[in-house]
Amino acid sequence: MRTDPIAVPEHRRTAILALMAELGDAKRVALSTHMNSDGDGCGSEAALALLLAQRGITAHIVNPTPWPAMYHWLLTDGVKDRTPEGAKALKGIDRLIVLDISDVKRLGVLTETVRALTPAPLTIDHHLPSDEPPGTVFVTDTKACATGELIWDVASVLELEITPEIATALYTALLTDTGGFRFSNTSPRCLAIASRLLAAGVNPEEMYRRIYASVPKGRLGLLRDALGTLGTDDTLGLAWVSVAAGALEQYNVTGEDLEGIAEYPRSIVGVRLAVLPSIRGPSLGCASHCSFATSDMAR
Ligand SMILES: [Mn+2]
Repeated sequence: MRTDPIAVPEHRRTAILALMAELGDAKRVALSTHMNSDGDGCGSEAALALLLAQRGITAHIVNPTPWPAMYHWLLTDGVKDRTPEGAKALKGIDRLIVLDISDVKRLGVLTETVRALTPAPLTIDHHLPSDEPPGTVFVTDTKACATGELIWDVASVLELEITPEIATALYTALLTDTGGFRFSNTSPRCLAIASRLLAAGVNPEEMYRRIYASVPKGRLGLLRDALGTLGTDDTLGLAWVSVAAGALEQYNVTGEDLEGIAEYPRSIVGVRLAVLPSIRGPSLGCASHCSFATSDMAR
């Protein structure tokens, strides 16, 4: 028997209802996601803020690093980003919901504050579990193509309205976490949801232009230089590129513009792991500021 791909899996429905019960009569909620938030983190936050508003819950965003400029258009009326206030923006809230994170340490500068929160945060995520998850009550499933898929499920289970703004935010999450519907997490369900999002008002070409065709000129200069450093190890299936110290300043771009560069060495036939060490000084290091791209990973 074939099941309807759009139906919410039973264990997710149960988890979403448990999360809403745990939320209780909370009226002031904060949302957070990982450092250097991506399309899934930002899209999921924007969509959930708008969905919670339909339930009379006011939600604002507090991230460990600034909202990415390339997703500024997700901050529509009703999506309030209080990241610049830092941990202070977590004061006076009834509950924190952490999105797209399985390890509390990915909250960066907010980690200590979040560890001390009572009640503990709630989590909606699709990564493999970690030793120290943020919070105690979870909606989590590694089979979800993006955290945005789980936010879609929240809307379905609670029978909330998918407005064009919410559809746009969720499409951003699905599109970016699947690499433009190309990676192995592009499931039948992912595309079934994307289809519903188009029907709800998403303009796919506009989304392509905003996300993939709006790069600053300096980003291509950065890419040109990075590709000049290409190295490979065929035996290990490894490829790498590097970015010179001072390159971001030289091209007047930010760390956000490093996003996606590792996809190029990854695209070489036979390469299973690509590495982009981002260099902060004259020495090459890969301890804490590396971008990895593998052929199969939760993003
Ligand atoms: Mn994700």
